[in-house]
Amino acid sequence: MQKRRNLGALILALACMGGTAAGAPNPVTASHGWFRYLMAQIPAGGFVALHNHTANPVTLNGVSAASCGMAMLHRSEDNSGTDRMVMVRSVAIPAHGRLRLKSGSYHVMCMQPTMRVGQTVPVIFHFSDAPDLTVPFKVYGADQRPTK
Ligand SMILES: [Cu+2]
Repeated sequence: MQKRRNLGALILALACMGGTAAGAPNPVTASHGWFRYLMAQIPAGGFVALHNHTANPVTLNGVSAASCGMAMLHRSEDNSGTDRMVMVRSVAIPAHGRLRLKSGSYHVMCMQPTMRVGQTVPVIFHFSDAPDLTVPFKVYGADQRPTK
């Protein structure tokens, strides 16, 4: 009986580890996540602001999303007027700073988007120095964008 109760407590403890433990706020948070979705055949761009609340740089080194098939980190480069995108392995978020993924800069490239305008879909960010962070991304169409 005692054993069973301990097991229950252990499972509860494990279940809580996925979220934010009380008294230990997530070192990285996100705001304003959104996708610009055009059509299923065209990769969708994802944009968000990531905030590092720690006294050390945190390295973003991956992104994944079920509704993207494959998701990647990209950066847009403006080479004499021709916009070109390169894959990015990792990017640092400065201590007590933020990294904005935005049009013309770093962004999430959602390779096989299976989403609809108006939906909110989860995107998971992976860091070398912090737990994974799941961020809700609102899906906007070509002619829309967040008002903020
Ligand atoms: Cu891209």
